[in-house]
Amino acid sequence: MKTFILSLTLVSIIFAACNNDATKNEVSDSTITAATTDNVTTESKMPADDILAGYLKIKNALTNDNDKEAASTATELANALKAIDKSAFNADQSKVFADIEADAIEHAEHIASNAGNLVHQREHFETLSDEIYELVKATGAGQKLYYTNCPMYNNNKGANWLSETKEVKNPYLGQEMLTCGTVKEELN
Ligand SMILES: [Cu+2]
Repeated sequence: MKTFILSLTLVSIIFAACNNDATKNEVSDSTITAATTDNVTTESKMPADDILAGYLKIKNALTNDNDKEAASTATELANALKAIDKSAFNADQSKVFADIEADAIEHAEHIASNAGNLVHQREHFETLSDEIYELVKATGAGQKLYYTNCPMYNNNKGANWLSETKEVKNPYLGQEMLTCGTVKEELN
């Protein structure tokens, strides 16, 4: 059943990618909503679920070059980071969370306050991605995730991100070079 829902989500993402600009945002909004519903109904077992869900929404907004949605979903992530139930973490996970907590909140808040500046949102997203990766490595993802590298971002210094799709959809270069990148690692 999970695989079936995932396939449907993938199909709608592929359709979203094929749509023209006029309908793109609308379609990707409903895709994001569907993905969130999946998390709530079938994936709410891992302690960092809400954080991961918020992160992936920012990632999808940046993939679509949607600075306003990146900002609003970054507010959701900042709230999720602040509201996390730390008692659900074991000792190792608590340590990782303590290491990233303040920094991740700061990056989320900068993305939230920089609608209109995709370049700056992406700068913060880069470090945020490293932090969420560390957290998810410690807590487990509760779903398939693909740790993906874009070699070209930031004058070929490169950057990484976490995606729920194996198909590469680049949040750093967005629609300009959507499929640039390679999967480095699969997480569960
Ligand atoms: Cu900033």
